[in-house]
Amino acid sequence: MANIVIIGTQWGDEGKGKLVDLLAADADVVVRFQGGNNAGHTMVVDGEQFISHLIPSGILQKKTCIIGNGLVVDPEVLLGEIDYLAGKGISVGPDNLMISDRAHVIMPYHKLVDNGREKMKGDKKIGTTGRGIGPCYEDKATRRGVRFVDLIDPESFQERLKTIVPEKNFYLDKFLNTETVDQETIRSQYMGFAQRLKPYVTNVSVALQKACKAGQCILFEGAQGTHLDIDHGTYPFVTSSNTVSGNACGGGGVGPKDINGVLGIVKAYTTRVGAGPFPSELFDEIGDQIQKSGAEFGATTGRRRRCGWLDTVILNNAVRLNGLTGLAITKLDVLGELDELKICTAYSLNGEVIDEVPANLNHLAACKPVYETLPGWRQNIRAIRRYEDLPELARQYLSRIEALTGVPIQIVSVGPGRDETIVLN
Ligand code: 2SA
Ligand code: GDP
Ligand code: MG
Repeated sequence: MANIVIIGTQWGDEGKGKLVDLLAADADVVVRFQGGNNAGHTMVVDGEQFISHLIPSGILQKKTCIIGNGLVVDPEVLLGEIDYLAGKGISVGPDNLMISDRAHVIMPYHKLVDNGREKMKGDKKIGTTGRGIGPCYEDKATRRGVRFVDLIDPESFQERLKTIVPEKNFYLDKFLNTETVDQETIRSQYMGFAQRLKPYVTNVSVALQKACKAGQCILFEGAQGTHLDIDHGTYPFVTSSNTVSGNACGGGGVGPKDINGVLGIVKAYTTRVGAGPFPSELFDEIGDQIQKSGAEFGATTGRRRRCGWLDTVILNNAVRLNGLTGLAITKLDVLGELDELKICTAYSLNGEVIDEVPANLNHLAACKPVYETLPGWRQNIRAIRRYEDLPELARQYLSRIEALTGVPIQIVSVGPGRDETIVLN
């Protein structure tokens, strides 16, 4: 198997965790390259559910897991996740988990700023996960961040806190009118985290280069989705990192020649959690039915996900931005109760038909979907394991996605379980 980047093509929660877990069986190393514990990646193995927020989804397949430099990591959450996995009989240690010395550390004030700002924005809020992701990336960009290399060096950590905390407290108190933080409390708490995490911290770029040279197979696990990308997404209703495939290099510490393919994960319909425009969103009982059958609740915050029809304007944007070489269609089973299905193939904007995502959000919000309608197959397909055994109308829906995107479908997922999968030849 080659080195593959696994990317969400929509607004996240396409089923990346399931696919990474599945494909990790034939890989040696799995790398997260952006985001933090805003992600919630679900794996279901033998009926047991696991949700990972930071540790790559290759952990259940006992592969080497890497947290790249592009992440923002809450050390308390990471330690909680290591303990959670240990409680489920999966041991995580420095032999199977590495953390980049250059990854940034989420601090208590990042969470206070994230939540304080959302509160201040009222009905204009982004709908963040409240995990401190944006403020941590903001500090990275303005060179006020704390990296793992600083966390594990008590002197350097103390020095960083001395300059940062007074400024944060001024902002928290005077601008956000919220609680402040105590430098010494943070120091002693974070020194405890550092003690446990120090053995995991290393230069992961060097480790990845060794893996490449040894001919090992690497999976790069994207988080969130293409349309939450800070540059290419529906800004400002986005996350604070580059979620597109190109960032597997920047956030993992490898060069483009080490990437051989990009698998786009496509939910058979569309969902979005948080605020922001969503042209094919459904506000009727069909939307409610999809939400219910698909159990569409956030895997991190438990928020209800907004649901709508598949949108190939969105998909084709992802095809171009990520250089997709294959598609995995997930949650096809969820559509099995519907009489007919719609696919949004273009937008109508002020009487003009367009097939691009406008950068101007007022324009995107004004876009009316142009739909084509296909008949539903009205059948439970969860037990099907061969493409040719799918109902003809389900195959017709899949063929239409291939025709509209020009990218071959390689995998079809018909249930949350690892085995509930059809791999195409
Ligand atoms: P943030 O917290 O700063 O990254 O939020 C900014 C926007 O990014 C969205 N976002 C997500 N969208 C879908 N799934 C995500 N992970 C969780 C999941 C979400 C959850 O797996 O379900 O549990 O709520 C995720 N993470 C961030 C977020 O909704 C904002 O729109
Ligand atoms: P991720 O963030 O892309 O990893 O996706 P999430 O884990 O946040 O959300 C996907 C949800 O759909 C999880 O609850 C999965 O267990 C579930 N899931 C994944 N693939 C399928 C599928 O083919 N059918 C059904 N019914 N559920 C699926
Ligand atoms: Mg998710």
